[in-house]
Amino acid sequence: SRAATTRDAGMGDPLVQAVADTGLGGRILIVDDRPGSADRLVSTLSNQHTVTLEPNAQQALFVAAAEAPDLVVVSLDLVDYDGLRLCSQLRSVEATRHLGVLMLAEAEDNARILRGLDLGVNDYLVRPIDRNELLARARTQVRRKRYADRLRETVHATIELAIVDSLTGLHNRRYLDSHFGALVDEAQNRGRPLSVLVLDIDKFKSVNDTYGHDAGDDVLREFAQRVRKSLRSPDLVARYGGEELVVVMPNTPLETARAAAERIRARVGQEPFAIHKGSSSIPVTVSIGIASLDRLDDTPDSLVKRADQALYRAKEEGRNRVIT
Ligand code: GH3
Ligand code: MG
Ligand code: MG
Ligand code: MG
Repeated sequence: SRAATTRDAGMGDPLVQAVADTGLGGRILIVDDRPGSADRLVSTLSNQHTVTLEPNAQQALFVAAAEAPDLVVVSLDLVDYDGLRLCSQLRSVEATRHLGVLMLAEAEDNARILRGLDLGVNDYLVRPIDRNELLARARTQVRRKRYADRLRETVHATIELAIVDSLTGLHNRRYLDSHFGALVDEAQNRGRPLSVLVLDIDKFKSVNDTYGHDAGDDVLREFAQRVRKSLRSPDLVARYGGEELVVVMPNTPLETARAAAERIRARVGQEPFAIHKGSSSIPVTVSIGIASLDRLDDTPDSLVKRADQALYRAKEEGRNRVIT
């Protein structure tokens, strides 16, 4: 029924019709506390958009943050508030920073228009407001906002894909490789301790062989969760290979790292892993090798190599253990 309304309103008006056809109806918040002006804005914009009117500017800031409209139309000459200040607040609050803002000014308001544009307001109109010009500028801002949202989502998804392991949600090998060096450098420059764990699930091949590859994947996901939950947020946890994780622990001496590794080992071993298909739960244990920064020429590679050698000994000595 909204489409029908939009179409009816557009009859005989090529510009209005064009907007209706492109389906660019957005959500618009109007901030105006003068009833006559506010009514005209609402009646014009609601032909093509879903419109909310909020006469109270401070309330409008909350509404904008909570509902994230595509566009906020702000009257600069509010009776009860400085409209320019509201524009500034919209631009400085994280939740509203990316919203479109269109300001409505009086002709003699040139200085304030410039200040508004300087604050990052997207566009403005000077009173008396031409109905078609208001619709055109609102439409452009809605389109720009939609485009910017899509772009932001794409960038976000691309970054996520590049740094997160899709099976476990942990960081991937590439992320580890690009951050490990800086963590080692920083520890060396500040004379701070740093420890590295290499973790490898015991007899994981037999999990796959016994329960199937999907169950193996479930175990890997649950393993990743238990490891992550056993550590603190500055610790970098990455999937290094198939069922091997590397943990880089900044500001952490060997003994603290050993305690963390024992915490992980207990958490993994004490409760069998539930899997999605079937009712079996699978007992899992992990072996962990640890190395700490203790040589001037230590590098990520030398640290992983020492931790890996410790892991190898843990396997040799019977698995389900922590070796430094
Ligand atoms: P060990 O105690 O010596 O570590 O024995 P293991 O069986 O764990 O030996 P190994 O580390 O050589 O084998 C790892 C197995 O992990 C081999 C591979 O089939 C399996 N694997 C690697 N990546 C994945 C994965 O993403 N999903 C599943 N289900 N299995 C994986
Ligand atoms: Mg192995
Ligand atoms: Mg293994
Ligand atoms: Mg392995």
